[in-house]
Amino acid sequence: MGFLAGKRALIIGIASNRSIAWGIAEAMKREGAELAFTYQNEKLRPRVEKFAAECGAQATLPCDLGNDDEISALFDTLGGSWDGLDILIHSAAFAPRDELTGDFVEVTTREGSKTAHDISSYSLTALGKAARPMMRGHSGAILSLTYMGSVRAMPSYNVMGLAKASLEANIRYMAYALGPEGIRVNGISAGPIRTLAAAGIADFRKMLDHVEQNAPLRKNVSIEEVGNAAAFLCSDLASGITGEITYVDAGFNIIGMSGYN
Ligand code: NAD
Ligand code: 0WE
Repeated sequence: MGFLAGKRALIIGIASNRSIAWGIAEAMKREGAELAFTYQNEKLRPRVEKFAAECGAQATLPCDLGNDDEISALFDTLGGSWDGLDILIHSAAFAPRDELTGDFVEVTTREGSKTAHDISSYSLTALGKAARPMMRGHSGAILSLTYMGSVRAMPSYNVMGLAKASLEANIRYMAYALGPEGIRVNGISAGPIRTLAAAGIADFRKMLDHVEQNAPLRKNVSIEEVGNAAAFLCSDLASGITGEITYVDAGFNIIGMSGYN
């Protein structure tokens, strides 16, 4: 029997078979969880429905994270078929594309900052608010995805770095608020992975090569590796862990200087 047997998981952020959320879905399915998915918009709906059919997901529901009505409708509908929720995965982020390149101070705008923080950080609080009644008494687990650009300055990540710093603080404040109800809240800081969110990012190939050459494990991570860590963190095996950011990055974040190789 898998270590997530009997658990019900809602997964937000599947856009393709390369999505980190899809790696998480596959690992959770394998460990025995029942799944439900959301899609951002009508364009993504048929794709997400196909993935849902592939892994016997219970429901495929709309949810634009920028829209409070859709968030509340999501949990109303889900509450109709599930009497409780054990696991919530938040695997989505957005900033205007033209702010993810160039000189941070030059390209960052008030409007872009608002959008990035709203979709990439506040949406986790909004989901926590809406999911809370269904998660109470279920030793619930909430997990979000972050990136090292939150704690280190680097080219191009720009306003997303600020939004991820906010997301990581959000994870700690949510862990603090929801802990007394037995709900754990954690983050995975993944190394760079070629997904749709990485498509068209200038020099992404160079970033992957740099990690492969310099990370302690001398490789990039896969969505399967992130999925396995996510399944663990959302399982009762991790019952003592909350408010934590776990790096799944082949060790890249711990190096102080690359090797002379
Ligand atoms: P992806 O493109 O497969 O997934 C991003 C998802 O965000 C998509 O499903 C998209 O529909 C969703 N999304 C964006 N705006 C939304 C909105 N307004 N409402 C609802 N959904 C919305 O890319 P991914 O790399 O799997 O990204 C998932 C998460 O992982 C993101 O938080 C990203 O920051 C994080 N992350 C990615 C990497 C990487 O290198 N790919 C590394 C570390 C962390
Ligand atoms: O968090 C991310 C990317 C999130 C993202 C991606 C896009 C592309 C399409 C947010 N908003 C948008 N907006 C779009 O219009 N990652 C961790 C992947 C990523 O993106 C980078 C990276 C890495 C790594 C951008 C610059 C530098 C490094």
